[in-house]
This record gives sequence, structure tokens and C-alpha cells, in this order.
Amino acid sequence: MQPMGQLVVLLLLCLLAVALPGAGGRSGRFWHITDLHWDPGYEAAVAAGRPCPSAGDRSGPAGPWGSYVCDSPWNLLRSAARAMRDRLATPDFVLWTGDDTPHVPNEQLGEEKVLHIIANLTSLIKETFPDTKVYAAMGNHDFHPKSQLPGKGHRIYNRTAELWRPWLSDASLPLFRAGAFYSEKLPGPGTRGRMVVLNTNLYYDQNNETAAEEDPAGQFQWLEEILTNASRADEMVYIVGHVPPGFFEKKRGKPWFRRGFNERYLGIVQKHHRVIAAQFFGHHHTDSFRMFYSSTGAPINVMFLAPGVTPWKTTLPGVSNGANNPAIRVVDYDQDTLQVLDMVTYYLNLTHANTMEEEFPVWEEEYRLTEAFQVPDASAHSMQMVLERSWRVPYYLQLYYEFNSARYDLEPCDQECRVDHLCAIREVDFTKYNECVKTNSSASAASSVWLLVFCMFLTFLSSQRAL
Ligand SMILES: *[C@@H]1O[C@H](CO)[C@@H](O)[C@H](O)[C@H]1NC(C)=O
Ligand SMILES: *[C@@H]1O[C@H](CO)[C@@H](O)[C@H](O)[C@H]1NC(C)=O
Ligand SMILES: *[C@@H]1O[C@H](CO)[C@@H](O)[C@H](O)[C@H]1NC(C)=O
Ligand SMILES: *[C@@H]1O[C@H](CO)[C@@H](O)[C@H](O)[C@H]1NC(C)=O
Ligand SMILES: *[C@@H]1O[C@H](CO)[C@@H](O)[C@H](O)[C@H]1NC(C)=O
Ligand SMILES: CC(=O)N[C@H]1CO[C@H](CO)[C@@H](O)[C@@H]1O
Ligand SMILES: [Zn+2]
Ligand SMILES: [Zn+2]
Repeated sequence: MQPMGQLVVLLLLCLLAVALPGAGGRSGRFWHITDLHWDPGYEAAVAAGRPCPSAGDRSGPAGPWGSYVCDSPWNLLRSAARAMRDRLATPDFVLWTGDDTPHVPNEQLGEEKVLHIIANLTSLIKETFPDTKVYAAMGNHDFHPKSQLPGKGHRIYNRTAELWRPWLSDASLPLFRAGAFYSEKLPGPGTRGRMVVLNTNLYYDQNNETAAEEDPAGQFQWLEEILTNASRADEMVYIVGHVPPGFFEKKRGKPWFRRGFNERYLGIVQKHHRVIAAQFFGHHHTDSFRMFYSSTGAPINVMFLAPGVTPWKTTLPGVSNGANNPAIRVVDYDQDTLQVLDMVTYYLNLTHANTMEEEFPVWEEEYRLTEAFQVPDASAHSMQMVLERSWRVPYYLQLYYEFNSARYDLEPCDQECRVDHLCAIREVDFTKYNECVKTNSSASAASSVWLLVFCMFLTFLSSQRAL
């Protein structure tokens, strides 16, 4: 081919690449970490042969990297920070969705102790990612007394804002002081991305401060305004928070939000879904996701629930085997549209780590979403496929289930487990969730009734024949 011809072909290929949909979208990566729950008393207690403070009256093996009945020892957090630096030292930004203190009674904490723990973990993250923007959200355990976050200014909000000052813009500061939420444009030139960090602890049913309020701190109204403005400015938004709406997939009928708050949140997502690229939450300590649908049942949005760093086995009555392996997650995304392209979750096999005499145990890659579930990306449409595959194909249900606890619980997910998890993923709405659980359980109940009737009919026939 003539040199001129080559040039023309190259130019055509180039034009084609630019014209193709999706081409030219730069992809970026960020960390999502959540629920670190540091137990500062772990080492001293274990050295003295006592259970760690966060174990309560439970006992279990406790090694240098932690214990499934305990919150994180310092070693575990240091190891997580190192794993993050080794895997991806310069992410575009970090999402840190709260819960820093140990699961111990309020009497063992106090305002200063809670703030000291938040300060220490803030330093750890700052040292791990010195030049990176961190979007931090408060968890229900980042307050004293726990979960009682008010819908108005508070000195703990002020002190936390000071600790997070290096990460907050000037405009975010007064908002944070008044209610611990804020919104900022993503860094980078010409980006149309925006982060919205919410204080959804205001909607938690354990929060007595906000129980009688309609719109604590005016956060809902503010959120609607932010999303309306984003739509006008052609921006795309990530919503980030700690306590998620909807139900806990490991305990049937267990929501976190008060009913009215759950409805309002869901309504806002349905109304503004076009500008919401995805939602990222914590609090469960498990790895799951939540689907949002239009009134016609089309999947319109997805919320990702990241697994926790703490392995702490929940004491929630009715949850069996509710611990997890410590986990951290990298999200691949399109820097222009904020479309979530993929997610890679890393985990530490705590049992294994505790048997090794290593200075730094390896946080292995647990799974890559697109590979494990054979989907093109992590859009709402693709996550709907993940959900449908898990309904239909036992292999995918079991895969999802093992990832749910970062491979701590490898038991088969039986029919009850299947309904609990899949109805929680599918229905954030209280009424619809209850219907899903009811119809799908009674569907099997109904089929057993029909089976019984059929058996009786057969028995009747054979008895007739015997006559
Ligand atoms: C946080 O606590 C750990 C463990 O006690 C300590 O080694 C570290 O220096 C503390 N960091 C800061 C900044 O206080
Ligand atoms: C929080 O800080 C602001 C600004 O410094 C101050 O006006 C306000 O009184 C403080 N609020 C509380 C409850 O300490
Ligand atoms: C919240 O209110 C309920 C019901 O009045 C009460 O039982 C509970 O102890 C309160 N919790 C806190 C932390 O004040
Ligand atoms: C929305 O945009 C208007 C007009 O630019 C502005 O005055 C308002 O403060 C914005 N709302 C929020 C919540 O940022
Ligand atoms: C974790 O490590 C333990 C001990 O080495 C091993 O028995 C177990 O199979 C490992 N779990 C996974 C998910 O690999
Ligand atoms: C797999 C399955 O049975 N899913 C059903 C659960 O209940 C809802 C609501 O009735 C049905 O639409 C699903 O098909
Ligand atoms: Zn937590
Ligand atoms: Zn929490």
C-alpha cells in the first residue's frame, strides 16, 4: 500500500473510533471501603487471654489479624491500608462510608473516644492516599451515643468536619456542620461527574433524634434540589452513604430506615434516576446490591453495598453465621458518564492469615464482577441480569451467596436463603418486599399443597383400582 493510502486508512480508523458509541470514554478507578470498626482494645485483651471488648460475651479463636467475633485489630487495618496501596496507590478518589468504632456499649465509649477513633482512621487513610480526594460519610457508629445523629448542627459534626477539612471544599463545610452531608463536583478538568454524600443515619429507625421529623436537616429537599440542578447542568451523580434503604438480606423482614423515610428516598431515586449513575453504601458488612425500578418495572438504578473490613459476627437475633472475611473493593468507571464498568473485590482469608507467620498477609482478588457473572458492565441493566441469573441458575445463586460474606460462609443457600436475598435485592419498597417474600414462599407452600392433593388423588385412584 502507498504511504498516502496507509495514512487515509489510519485516519478513517481514527474517525470510526471517535464516532463509535462509548469510544473515547476514559475509564478510571476508585476505592470503596467501609465499616472498618477499629477495636483499640483487641491486642491488650488477647495478650491477657481475655476476649476482645467487641466480642461481648462470645468467644472464638483470636489471632494476630483478628477474629470473627471481634472488630478489627490495628494490624488488620494496617494490612488493609497496605493492600490498597499495593493494588492501587493512586485511585481517582476514595469512597469511605463510615462506622469506625467498635461494637461495644455506649458506656465504654464517649464523645472523646469516638472522635479519637475517627481521627486515627482519618490519619491512616490520609497517610495511605496522601494526594487523593476522599469522600467520607459518617456511619451510625461515628457518633455518641451511637446512631443518635441529629438533624441539626452538633459539635461532633463540627469536630468531624475539622478532621476531614483536607478533603472538604469550602462550600461543603457549613453544610457538613449543619447535618453531615455535602455535594461536590468530581475532580478533573471538564468532568460532568458529581458526588453526593448523604447522612442517611438520620433515617435509621434506631435514631430517636429524628423519629418525629418529616425531613431531618432538610436533607431530602436539598437532595432533590441537587439532583434537579445536576440535570440542568448535564451532570451525572454518585450517591454515597452509610445506612441503606431497603432490607437486610440476612434477616427476613429487617429494614433499617423508618417507613416514611424509605418511601421518600425511593421516590427521589425514581424521579431523578436519569442523573444518578449509581449509589454506594455500607452498614451491612456484606457484599450485595439493590435494584430500583420504574413504575413499569424497568430497571433504572442500582445501589452497591460494599463488604466491610471488620469481620465482626453480627449479634442481630435470627442471623446465623453472620460474620464475613475482611474485604475492600475497586470500582472501574467511565470518567465521563460515571457508568460503573466493573468491580473487583479483594479479601483476606482471616482463618488462613492467622495460621501464617507472615508480616503482611495477602489480600487476594476474590472476584471481578463482569467475569464472575458474565455481564458486560455493572449498569442497572447488567445487575438485573445478575439478579435474574441468581434466581434461575443455582450456580450463580451460590456464587453470589459466597461473595456475600467474602467467602466466610460457604454453606449452600437453601430456598429460604434464596428468597431472603433475592427479595431484598429486588424490592427496596416495604410493601413490595413483603409481597415478594410472601408470594415466593407461599408459591412453594402452594405447590406443596398441590403435591399433597395430587398424592391423595393418586392414592384414591389406586385404592379404587384395588376394589
Ligand atoms: C493510631 O493508632 C495506632 C495504634 O494504636 C498507632 O500506632 C498510630 O500511631 C495512631 N495514629 C495516629 C495518627 O494517632
Ligand atoms: C459549629 O461550628 C460553627 C462554625 O464554627 C459554629 O457557629 C457553631 O456554633 C458550632 N456548633 C456547635 C454545636 O458547636
Ligand atoms: C429510643 O427510644 C426508644 C423508645 O422510646 C427507647 O426504648 C430507646 O431506649 C431509645 N434509645 C436511645 C438510644 O435513646
Ligand atoms: C441549585 O442551583 C441554584 C441556581 O444556580 C442555586 O441557587 C442553588 O443553591 C442550587 N441548589 C443547591 C442545593 O446547591
Ligand atoms: C481459608 O483458609 C482456610 C485455612 O487455610 C481454608 O481451610 C479455607 O478453605 C479458606 N477459605 C477459602 C474461601 O479459600
Ligand atoms: C423466582 C420467583 O418465583 N419470583 C417471583 C417472586 O414474587 C414476585 C412477586 O409476586 C414474582 O413476580 C416473581 O416472579
Ligand atoms: Zn458497621
Ligand atoms: Zn452501620
